[in-house]
Amino acid sequence: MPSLKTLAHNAETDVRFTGGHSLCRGCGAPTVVRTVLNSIPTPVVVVNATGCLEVATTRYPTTAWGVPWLHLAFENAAAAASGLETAYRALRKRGAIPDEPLTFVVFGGDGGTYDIGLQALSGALERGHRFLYVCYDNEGYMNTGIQRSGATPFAAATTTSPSGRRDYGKHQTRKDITAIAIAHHIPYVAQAAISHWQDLSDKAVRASQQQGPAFLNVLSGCALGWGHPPADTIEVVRLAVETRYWPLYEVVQGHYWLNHRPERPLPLEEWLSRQDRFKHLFASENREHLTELQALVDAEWTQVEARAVVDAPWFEARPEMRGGRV
Ligand SMILES: Cc1ncc(C[n+]2csc(CCOP(=O)(O)OP(=O)(O)O)c2C)c(N)n1
Repeated sequence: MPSLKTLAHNAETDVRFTGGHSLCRGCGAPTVVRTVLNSIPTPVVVVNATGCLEVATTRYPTTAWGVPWLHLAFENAAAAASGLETAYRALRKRGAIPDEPLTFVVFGGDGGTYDIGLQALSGALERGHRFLYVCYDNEGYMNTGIQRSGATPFAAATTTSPSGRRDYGKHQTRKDITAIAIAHHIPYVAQAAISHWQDLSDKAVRASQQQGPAFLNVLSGCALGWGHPPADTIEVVRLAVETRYWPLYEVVQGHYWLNHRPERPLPLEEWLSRQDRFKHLFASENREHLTELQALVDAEWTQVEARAVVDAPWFEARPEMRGGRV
């Protein structure tokens, strides 16, 4: 597995996604893209769903992408990748193009993945196309002004699930898209977070080596939408992992592996209190919703832990993962 230095200074992969784009300060999406693309050993073709990442990296006449890149409608990123992958396979078979490995990678936000593109994604996963779908999950439709999405957690305030005198934020629980992907019985599904870059890098490599579909759900953060200083993004995402809100795990050929077990799990409040979107939960009239959210998080962790019979063996070799600080 590559070291951070190798990842950051590989002349070949470093040009895949470059600076000069107009994503916000403290945006987690470019960290997701660079970590994933710089880790994949083969050449890549990228399909990008609509969202902050697409809008802010392709302002005419410039682009931040140094790889073949395709953008279609919001809802069909996975369908477009299916078509590309099939055409590539057919041309290779016919000898029309060189028989060289190539990885097709889709990047979509949570709005484009959990909600709008779900039908295309489900179809592509079920048909078994060989591609890697990466959801950069910032838990809301951020590009259009912080609207709630299927990924927004229970009780979080957004512009369409506001908190105030009469309300406490989103009423519904978060959709578990990772579980939905797992239910397609594909070779590889994982949850990762930008705070644990080495784990994310390892997962990108393993995902790209599969013979069929792979799905990566990466908690990426959004300083503007979550309401914290831009410099805190990595730390806030790390707290999501250390409070067990966001379990790092993977399902390889149907087998669950837990990748990180916080030694001293922090109370959820440590993560919530860093973000304005949960500020209202600390008012006495909303404490019950905070308790409710903690119960939801505990239940999800228990479920993942019960399924992952053992910790992933490749992380035994990484003691730094155990402390959480990598
Ligand atoms: C079918 C369709 N619906 C709505 C929009 C408007 N739209 C553009 S970007 C965006 C938000 C995307 O949210 P998400 O996928 O979570 O990515 P993010 O903006 O958070 O990066 C929306 C709703 C659109 N372009 N097409």
